[in-house]
Order: sequence, then structure tokens, then C-alpha cells
Amino acid sequence: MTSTPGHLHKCTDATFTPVKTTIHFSITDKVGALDECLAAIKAMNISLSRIESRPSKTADWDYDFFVDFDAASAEQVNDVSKSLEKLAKQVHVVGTGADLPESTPWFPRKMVDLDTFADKVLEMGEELDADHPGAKDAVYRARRAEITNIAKQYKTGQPIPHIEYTPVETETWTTVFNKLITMFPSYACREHQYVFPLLIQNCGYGPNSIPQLDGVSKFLKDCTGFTLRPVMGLLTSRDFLNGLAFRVFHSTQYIRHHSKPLYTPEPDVCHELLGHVPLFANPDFADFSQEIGLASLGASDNDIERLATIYWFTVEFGICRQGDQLRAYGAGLLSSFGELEYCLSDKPEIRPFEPAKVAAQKYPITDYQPVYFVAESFKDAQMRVREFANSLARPFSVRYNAYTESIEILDSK
Ligand code: HBI
Ligand code: NLE
Ligand code: FE
Repeated sequence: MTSTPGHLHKCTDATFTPVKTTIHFSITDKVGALDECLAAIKAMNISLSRIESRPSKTADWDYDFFVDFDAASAEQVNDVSKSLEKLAKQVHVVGTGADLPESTPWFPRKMVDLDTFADKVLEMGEELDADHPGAKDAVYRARRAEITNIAKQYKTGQPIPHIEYTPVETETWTTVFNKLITMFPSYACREHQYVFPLLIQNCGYGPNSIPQLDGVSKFLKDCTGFTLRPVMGLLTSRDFLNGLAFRVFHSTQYIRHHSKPLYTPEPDVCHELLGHVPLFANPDFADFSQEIGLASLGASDNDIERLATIYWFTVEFGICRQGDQLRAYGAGLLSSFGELEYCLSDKPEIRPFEPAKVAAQKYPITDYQPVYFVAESFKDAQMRVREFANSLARPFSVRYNAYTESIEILDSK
């Protein structure tokens, strides 16, 4: 007779096939606290296949642990949970494929799920259409269609195709680039200024040609794990924010109309490359952006609206205090020569950054902002947004597993 591994003898439930199970528990910072929990699991003759830790988001100095094992029976899961409850502060069994409440809106669980966003772009709003300087230019529209077609075909994991930009397009870039670099030293936040020379060195940033998204995406991946995905145009707020949960930034690849290089209401490659990219290379900013993304997964429509507004007044149009000066860190400011100067003049209204109030603020999308919110520091904005995101009503919480590029559902906050 061949011998059976010891733990299988304990399998009492004949109908139960081994199920990969995750248990989440929290412990207070104390010498040996984790050791005791692991000893209890060892005593049940269970072999763990993974253990991960993170500082708790709910209590200072607590730590969350996630352990995986192949459960031989439902009873065994129960036993582990019971024995951990004696040692740890909170214990949650995170069943594989935890059930979500039926009212939960669909959200991407794996990186490839982002492929479903490809052709779901919003039409240019009427407001935008009428204002758009390229609306009546047939050549411009045809070129846009050519470039957006790349995004339409794009699938997860593929390299982003290079685009050979025309002389007219390159000239628009040159105008924008040369104007903006005169402003950055006195208007951009220090995080932007730190990364910009690295983009010149590593990604072909410069006045003479438009950098390719592919190289920029690889650079960001090395810095913070963020990657770019080409997109046809505006996604819904929900889809766009959901992408951030995966550290994916949806980036347009076309350029604004040459007749109006210093302001456009829409995202374009100047806005993405000069405004967003430098900040996504910053680790704290990357964490902060992903935090908004994670909060958006399965959120109610109402909460999506609030998160989108916070996104708008931070990632897009945020200003911050650095030393005794105000500086821009929002991409919509950093890519617009006109608005960058305006936002730090005495014309707009400046209010303190308080997420609950920011979330309710109305804003125009085709004109300079009448109101900006100033973060006392970059870190401070990050902290406040995290707190706000944690306060949203959602009967489950999520985390991103970077190894499997997928979202794990925790059945409780
Ligand atoms: N879609 N492609 C794209 N780029 C954005 O910057 C963008 C978007 N959809 C919505 C959006 N931004 C924001 O205005 C917020 O609603 C999230
Ligand atoms: N107004 C910005 C610019 O001109 O670069 C783009 C903003 C996109 C939200
Ligand atoms: Fe943007």
C-alpha cells in the first residue's frame, strides 16, 4: 500500500475537493504575535502556500496578514478561523470567488478584463463638439480615426504600436513643449520637476518629436508599476477609474488641433505625456491614484461621481503648497500653458482641500476652472483621499494582487 500524506487522513468530508482559501487576520504590533498564529495553523497540520502582510488601514500599528492554503474541508476552514480568533484581532475567511451583493455593478477582476473598455468610449459631448477646434477639419478627423483605431484593436499585453506623427502634429507638440518648459521651473510641483529630466534622458522627451507611448509605459513600469494603455477617447468615469486600480492609465495617442495648441478641453498626447506621466512616475502619487481606482471598483453610481470629482480636483487640476509657494500638480494644468499661468494668478478662487467638500463641487470641463483646491502638501492630499475612500459605503473591500494582476475581494472592511 502506498502511504498517503498525513493531512489527507484528516479529510472527513468526502464531497469536498481541496479549495484554495484565503484567511485575513489582523494583529497588534507585539513581539511573537504572528508566530503564535502560525503555530496554531501548524498544529492543524496545514501547509500554507502564501503569506503576505501590510500595515493595517484601519488601526495604526496593527498589521494585516493574508494566508492561503488548500482547505481539505469546510470544517477545516472553520477550525482554522476559530483558532485564529483566539489570537488575532479580526479574522475573515476570504472564500475563493467571494459572493458579492447582487446590486454590485460589474467591475474588472483581471487585467484582461480591461480589454472590454476598448470601444466603450463616450462620444464627444455636444458642448465639446461645438467648441472643438478640429470639429470642422475633415483631415484632422480622419487622422484621429486612424490613430484611435490602434486603441480599438489593442489587447492586454501587446506592445503599444508606434505612431509616425506628421510634421503638422510634431509642430503642435514643439509649440506646446517649448512654451511649457519655460513655465515648469516656477509653476510645476517639485515631483514633476524631478522626473522631467529623466523623461528627457530615457523616453525621448524633447521639442523635436513626440515620445512614443510604448517607451514611456516601460519607463513608468520600472518607476512605479504603472503602465499605459492606448484609448480612443474619453471613457466613462467608472471605466477610467477602474483602470487605475490595476495601475493602468488609459492614454490617448492623438494630438490636439494645431489651431489651438495652448488649451484643449480634451485629453490628448500632450496632456498625457507632459501632464500625467511625470506624476505617475512618483511612488506616492502612484499609490494615491491606485487608491482612488480601488475605491471605484463596484462603487455605486453616486460614489463614482464623487470619486471622479475628487480625481478631477487632484490628479487633473490639483494645486499644492510647497514651501511658501503654490505649485501645480494636476495634469490638466501642467499641460495647458494658458491655464497653468491662470491657476496661480489671483483670478481663481482657492480653497483648502477637504475631500468631502471637493466631492460635491460642480465644475466646467471646457473652460478654466473657477475654483481650485490647494493641498497643504502632496502627502496630505494622499492621506485625506485615502480616508475619504475608506469612508464610502461598500459592503466589501478589495485589494490588488500584483503577482496575478487581479483583484481579490475581501468580504468585509
Ligand atoms: N477618459 N480617456 C480618458 N481620460 C481621462 O482623463 C478621463 C476619462 N474619463 C473620465 C475622466 N477622465 C475624468 O473626468 C473623471 O470622470 C474620472
Ligand atoms: N486643458 C488641458 C490642456 O489643454 O492640456 C487638457 C485637460 C484634459 C482634461
Ligand atoms: Fe487627464
